[in-house]
Amino acid sequence: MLGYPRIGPRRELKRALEAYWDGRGSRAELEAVGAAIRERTWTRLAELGLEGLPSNTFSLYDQVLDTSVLLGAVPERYQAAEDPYFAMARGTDGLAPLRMTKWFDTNYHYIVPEVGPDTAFELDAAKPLAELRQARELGFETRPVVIGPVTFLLLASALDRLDDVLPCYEELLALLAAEGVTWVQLDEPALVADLTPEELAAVRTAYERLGARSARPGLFVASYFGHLGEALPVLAATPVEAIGVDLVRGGLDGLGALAGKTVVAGVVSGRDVWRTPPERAARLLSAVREQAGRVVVSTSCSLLHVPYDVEAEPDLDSGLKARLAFAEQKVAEVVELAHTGLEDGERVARPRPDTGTLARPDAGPLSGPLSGPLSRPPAEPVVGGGRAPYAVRAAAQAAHLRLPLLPTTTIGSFPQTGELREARAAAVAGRLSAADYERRVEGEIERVIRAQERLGLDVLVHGEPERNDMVQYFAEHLDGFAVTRNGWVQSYGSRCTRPPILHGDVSRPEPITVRWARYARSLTDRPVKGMLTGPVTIVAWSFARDDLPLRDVVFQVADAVREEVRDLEAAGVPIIQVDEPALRELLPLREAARAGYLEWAVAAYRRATSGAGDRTQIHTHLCYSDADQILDAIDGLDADVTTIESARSGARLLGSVGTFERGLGPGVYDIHSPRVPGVDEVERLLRAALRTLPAERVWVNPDCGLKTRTYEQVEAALANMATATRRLRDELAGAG
Ligand code: THG
Ligand code: ZN
Repeated sequence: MLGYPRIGPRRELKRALEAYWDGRGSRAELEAVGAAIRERTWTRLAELGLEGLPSNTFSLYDQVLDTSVLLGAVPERYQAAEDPYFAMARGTDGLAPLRMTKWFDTNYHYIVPEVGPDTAFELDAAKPLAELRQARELGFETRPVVIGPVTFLLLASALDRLDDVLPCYEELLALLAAEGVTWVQLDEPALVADLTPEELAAVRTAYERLGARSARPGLFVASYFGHLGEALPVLAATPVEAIGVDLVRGGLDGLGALAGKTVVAGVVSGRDVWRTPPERAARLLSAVREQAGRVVVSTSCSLLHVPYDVEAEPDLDSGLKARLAFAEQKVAEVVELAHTGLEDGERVARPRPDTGTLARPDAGPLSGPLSGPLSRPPAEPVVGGGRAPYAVRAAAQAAHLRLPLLPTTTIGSFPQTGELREARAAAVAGRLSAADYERRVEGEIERVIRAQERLGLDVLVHGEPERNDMVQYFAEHLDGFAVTRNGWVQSYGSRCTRPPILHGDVSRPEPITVRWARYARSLTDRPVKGMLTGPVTIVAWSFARDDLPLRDVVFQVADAVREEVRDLEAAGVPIIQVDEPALRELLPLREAARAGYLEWAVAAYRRATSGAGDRTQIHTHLCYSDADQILDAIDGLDADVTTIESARSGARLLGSVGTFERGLGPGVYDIHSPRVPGVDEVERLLRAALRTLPAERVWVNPDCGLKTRTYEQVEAALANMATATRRLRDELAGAG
C-alpha cells in the first residue's frame, strides 16, 4: 500500500503534538511517540502479511512540509526560529505560517512549499534515513516514500526550478543505494490532472535523468487520485521500473504501454471505507496481468484518508460493519488479493500469512445496494419555492433587518471549551443526563450571545456549542448515516475529523438545529443567524455510498437541509447561513468533468436554500482562497451574502470576486493563526475591500469559524474588528 494513517490509533500523535506546542512535553517525548507509532505500524503490517513495507510515510505534521525540508526549501525567515519545522507549519509570535491548502480533492491539508527563484535546494535526508534505520533495527526492510519532483514543484508553482531540484533527488537515490535500499517510491499524484506540453516534458526530463543514474534503487513512481492519461506513455518511455496506477478511479486505458514494467495495481480504494468486491478486483488484476510485465497488488492511494480499524467500532451495526474496511482491513484485502486475486483462479504459490479474522474472505456479499433492496428513486426537481431576483430580496431584507452600513458578524462557531467537550463526552457515556447536557449548552449559548452584544456585533450567532463538527453533527441527526467512535482521519497537523458513513437513503426524522436557534433568539433583540452545513459539504466530508451516483446522494441530503431551512424560517430566524466550504474540494481534477459537477452541485445548493422566502437572508461561507476556478458557481449559489477567506490572499481574491452583485464578506483577519490582528491591520484590509466593492454590499467578518481559537484571542480580535469597522463607518458617514 502507498501510505498509512499516522496520527495513532488513539490519536497518540495529536496528544503529543499539542503537549509539545503547549510546553507540556519535550521534543524528545514527541519523537518517542512518533517512533512508537511507526514501530506499531510496521509490526502490524508485517503481521497482516504485507510484503512491501513503506517508510517515511510518517510525518510530525505533513508530508509535503517534510519534502520542503528534505530539499532544503526552508525560507530564510524561519531558519532562526526555535523550531523551524513547526514555525513553518503554525507560525510563531512574529512569523506567519506558510500557506495551507487541500491535497488534491481530499479533505487533507498540506503546507504549500515556498520556492522562489533564489531558493537554494540542498538535500537533508535525515528523516527518511532515520526511518529506514529504525525499521532495520526492528528487522524490517522498507521502501522509502518521498514526493516526486514534478508534484513537489507543481504544488510550489515552481516547475521552472526542475533542473535545480533534480540534483537533490539524484543525491538521495545515491544515498539510499549506498544504504542497500532496493526500491524507492516517488509520489506523483499531480500527474493525474490535465498537463501542459511543458509539464509533460518535465515528467520526461525528471524520470529520464533519475533513471539514468547508475547507483540507485528501483524507481517506483506512484500516481493516484485518477488516471495518468497523457502522462502514462511519457512515464512508460522512461527507465522507471514500476508505475503505480489508481484502478479504482482511473481504469485500464493505455496500460498496454507498460508491457516492460512492474505495474502497482491500485485495486483496493484508499478513499472510501467499503470492502473491495473481490470479483471486480480480480477482473482488474487479470486485465493488468495480460498487459504488464509484473503485477503488484496495492491500494489506489495512501490509506492516510481512512481510519485505522473497523474492529475499534463496537457501536456500529453488524450488518454495516461486515461491509466496511478501514486501513487494517484494506491491507488484509491487498494481501488476500495477492494470493487469490486472479480471475482465472490462478494461485500464487506462497505461504499464506496468519491474518486472523481480518481478511474475512467469507464475511458475506459485498455488492448490491447498501440500504436494503430498494433505494429511493432519484429526486424530482423542486417545483415552486424559487426566490425573487436579488434586488427584490435585498429590499425586503433591508426593511426587515435594518442593519447598519458594513454589518459585522462571525462565521458561526465560537471556541469549544474543554468543559464543553468533557460535558459532551460525559453525555455520550451516560454520565451526564440529557437535560443537564442541554443546560450546559444553553449556558454556553448565553455566554456567546452576551459576548457578541458586548463587542457590539450586528448579526449574532449562537456559537454552535452543541456541535462536535459541522458535518458529524448533522450526520448524527439524519437517517442514512452512521458515525464512528474512533474513526479519526487527519485533516491537518494534529486536527482530525471522524467522517460519517453515509450508507443508506437520507432523511431528516425531525428538526435538528431549530431548538438552539430559537433559544439564542430568545436572549437578544439583535438578529441571530441560523447555521447549517450545505449538502455538497456534508457528503464530501463523509464516506459516501458508492452504489448511487454522487449527485443523487447529494440531492437526498439537499432535501433534508431544505426542510431544516424551512423550519428555521418558520421559527422566526431571519438569516440562515448554509456553508459550502467543500464545493471547491470536489471539483474534478480534470477540466472535462468540471462543468458537469458544478452544475449539479450548484443545483443541490439551490434546492437546499430556495425554499426560503425573499425576506429571509441566505448567507454562505467558503473556506479557500483559490476560488478562481469556481467563481461562476459561487455566484450561481445565489446567496444574498457570501463570506470568504481572504485575509491571507488579500487583493488577489478581491479582484476576482469584485464582480459579484450581492453581499460579500471578505474575511478581515486570519483565524487559523493564534495571533490577534491589530485595529490598523483590519482597517487596512477593509479599506482594500472598499476600493473594489460598494460599501452597501460589504460585510465585516473573520475569515472562518472560531472554534479552534481561545476565548481570549477571539474577544480581542473581534473587539479590534469592531473598532476598525466603526472608524470606517464614521468616515463614510462623514463623507456622505
Ligand atoms: N469539519 C470537517 N472537515 C473539515 C472542517 C471541519 N475540513 C476542512 C476544515 N474544517 C478543516 N479544519 C478542521 C479544523 C478543526 C478540526 C478539524 C478540522 C478539529 N477537530 C477536533 C480535533 O482534532 O481535536 C475534533 C473535532 C470532533 O470532536 O469531531 O478541531 O470543520 N469534517
Ligand atoms: Zn471557513
